[in-house]
Amino acid sequence: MKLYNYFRSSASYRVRIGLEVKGLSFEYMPIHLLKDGGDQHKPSYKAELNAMAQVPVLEVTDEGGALVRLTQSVAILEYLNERWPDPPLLPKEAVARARVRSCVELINSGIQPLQNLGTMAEVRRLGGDDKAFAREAINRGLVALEAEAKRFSGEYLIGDALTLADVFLVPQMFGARRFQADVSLTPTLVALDKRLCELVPFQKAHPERQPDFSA
Ligand SMILES: N[C@@H](CCC(=O)N[C@@H](CS)C(=O)NCC(=O)O)C(=O)O
Repeated sequence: MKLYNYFRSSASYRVRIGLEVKGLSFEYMPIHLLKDGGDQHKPSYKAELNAMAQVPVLEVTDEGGALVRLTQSVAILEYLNERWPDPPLLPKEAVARARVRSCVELINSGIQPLQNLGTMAEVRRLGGDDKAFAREAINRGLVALEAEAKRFSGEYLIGDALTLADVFLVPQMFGARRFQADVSLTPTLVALDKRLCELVPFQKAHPERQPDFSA
């Protein structure tokens, strides 16, 4: 398996956590998002790997032996969870499963796209303060997630088992700190994040532990 990714990308970080939780080994394929205008914008990358010019991309041999390339971290993680069901990253019970997916989407579509490189460049182009824009979007989203956590968390973000909600939470909290969002607004999430970051799969997936890390 190969993971085309970037150490600081939160969508990449999610997939690395999922791979580590499942105990799957993979080859790390670094895609530099900033150097020389960004590897993701190269025509060959867009043609062969990701037409959206984004990371991550997972290259994997499917059950029939064909080499496939998958994009979008939600789709990749759902695929990994279906193909390698242990340990499960979605609850068995339907309402709990919907709550996990709701946290996943809150982060995946409600926060992360608003702090993305492309979005921030567009805010700058329109004369706005990109960092303030991202910070505000993160604060708004995490305050909503904190409310969910207060109602539904146990040992983990939803209930008492590790799920995709936790896999998405940790990279988003990393992003929140990077953008200097106000994490004091979200004490439940801070406590969950702290506990999760002590788990070995989360440690191995951390941006600073990746081969392309640079400060
Ligand atoms: N929904 C996508 C988001 C992917 C995404 O936003 N990737 C970012 C890094 S976290 C990226 O490649 N940005 C490059 C750019 O904006 O030029 C996913 O979950 O995989």
